[in-house]
Amino acid sequence: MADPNSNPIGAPTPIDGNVLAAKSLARFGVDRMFGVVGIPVTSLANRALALGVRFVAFHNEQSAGYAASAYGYLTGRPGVLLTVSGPGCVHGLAGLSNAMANTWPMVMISGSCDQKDFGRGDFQELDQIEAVKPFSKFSVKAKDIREIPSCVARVLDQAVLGRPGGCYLDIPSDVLHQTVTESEAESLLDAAEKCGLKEEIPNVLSSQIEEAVALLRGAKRPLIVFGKGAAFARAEDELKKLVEVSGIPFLPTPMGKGLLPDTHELAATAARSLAIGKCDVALVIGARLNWLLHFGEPPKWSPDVKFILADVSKEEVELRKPFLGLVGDAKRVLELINKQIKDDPFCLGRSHPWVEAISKKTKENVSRMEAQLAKEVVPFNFLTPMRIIRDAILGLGSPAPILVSEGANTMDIGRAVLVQTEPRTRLDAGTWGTMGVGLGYCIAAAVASPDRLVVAVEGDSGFGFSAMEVETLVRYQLPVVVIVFNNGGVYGGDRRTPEEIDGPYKHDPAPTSFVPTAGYHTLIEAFGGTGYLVATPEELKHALSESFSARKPAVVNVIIDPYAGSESGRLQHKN
Ligand SMILES: Cc1ncc(C[n+]2csc(CCOP(=O)(O)OP(=O)(O)O)c2C)c(N)n1
Ligand SMILES: *[C@@H]1O[C@H](CO)[C@@H](O)[C@H](O)[C@H]1NC(C)=O
Ligand SMILES: [Mg+2]
Repeated sequence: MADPNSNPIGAPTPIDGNVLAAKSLARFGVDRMFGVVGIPVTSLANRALALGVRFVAFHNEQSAGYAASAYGYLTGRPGVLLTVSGPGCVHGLAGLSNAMANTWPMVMISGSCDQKDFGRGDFQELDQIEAVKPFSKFSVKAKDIREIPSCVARVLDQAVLGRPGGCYLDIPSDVLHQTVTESEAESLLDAAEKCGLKEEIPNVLSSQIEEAVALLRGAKRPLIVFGKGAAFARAEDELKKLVEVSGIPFLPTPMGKGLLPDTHELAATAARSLAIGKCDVALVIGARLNWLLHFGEPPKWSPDVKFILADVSKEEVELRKPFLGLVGDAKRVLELINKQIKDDPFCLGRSHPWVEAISKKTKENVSRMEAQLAKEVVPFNFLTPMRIIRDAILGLGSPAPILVSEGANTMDIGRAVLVQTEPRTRLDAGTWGTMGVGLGYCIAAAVASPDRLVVAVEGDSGFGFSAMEVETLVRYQLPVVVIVFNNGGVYGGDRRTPEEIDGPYKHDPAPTSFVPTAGYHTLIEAFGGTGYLVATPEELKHALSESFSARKPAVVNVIIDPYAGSESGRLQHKN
């Protein structure tokens, strides 16, 4: 009997929705995908892999989604997450929402239930288009196999268009099983390629650039603030030029760190309070005036500060009502500003009172910090191990490792101590302060930048959210060293007052507590990776030197005094 799936010679080869989706991804430039497989997307993952799209398989869509979002940020092209229907899609929302919060380009593709069975309790049934609405800038369902190529092209375009963000593509299982002929598939792909969207770069008026430069030139205490939007726009060369030509001090947001080296003499990071409190004109570029920048309001900022806000999003500029708004790509706006300055240069110079004041405050803060860092505190506080980690990272030189960081005390103290010297080498909890991003970010960073080591510095709580992904590190043999600051809990030890401890469950552990001195290093050993348990400077130095040169998956479990930090880290006023 003839195999019903085989084709007589000469008959057109049918292609199903899985193959067509995989072909579309490969054709439209997707080279990596993150996700968790199952019904109905396993074949899609395998087909994509066979076409050269690396599929990185995770344990949980949350981590895979975080990875996709960070991959989008690091590469400038949308990171793609693949999930199953229903619960897979719901877990993926974590990544999609994080992409939205951080304005990173990402595409989530989920299989969904059979269209004819929707509404009567089909397997993993969910109105996924409705579910993703609050978290995506664009979403679309391919209702027929013939729509797949154009839908894939559109979500990929939309994710990077204007302000980047998360987009969603829904492919029902019946659509994944429909077929078209190979030649029809090729013409659908050709057609989808042709109708690609054009990036509309808003035009900054030359009068606005002139005004911006006049404001900076006339300022007594100018400041340049930049964030991950400028990093995404790859504006580092233009920023460097502006800072060096004008002599204006600069302040990066946490993920803007490294766009210019933290060690630059005009870096105002260690004089942050003075810089934002006293500046009279602030050029804010690729950074939002949100909570991280105290909304640009007093008392942290001077009530008379004039903001020049450059942002790719018109809505963002309208929301903040700056003194001068420049809607445009950060790199392009800086190019225009630099060009304008070139015609009539000005430079503050080292002896300018503002530059001197910032430099003096910086030196005071740095020497105070260095004095604390120089102490060898055992049992470990946060500073002693952080200094050892900083020095080990600096010892690696260039290319600098990508640093991933999350936690409260661990992240805040790490941000102040660890030194960023290269652009886009810092990934942290971000705009939402999301815990659980760490392992996904590590995997994305390792996949995006194979030449760089990845070093994560995480609180034990932050680590625990996605700790199972250490198996993913081992499975793909990624050069990632995860350093866990193990202080036995969220913020550390039990800080409750006696009244707070009362009640029928007073013998339960505190809501902030985990098992003390948990053996996190043994988790990775369970999968064949390398674990280190360290409690002294010598042990930590050894673990770092060995794991950094091995460039193999490792977890360094650093035992920290549970009472060394503070509750809520730096954000105590919000708790
Ligand atoms: C998704 C998510 N859940 C919960 C929180 C609340 N939260 C803020 S920091 C933190 C963990 C802090 O503990 P840890 O990572 O151990 O850092 P430490 O302060 O102990 O160094 C938590 C749970 C959050 N920010 N994000
Ligand atoms: C001191 O420096 C750290 C980072 O290096 C910074 O976070 C802190 O805000 C600085 N302090 C002041 C008062 O500016
Ligand atoms: Mg902790």
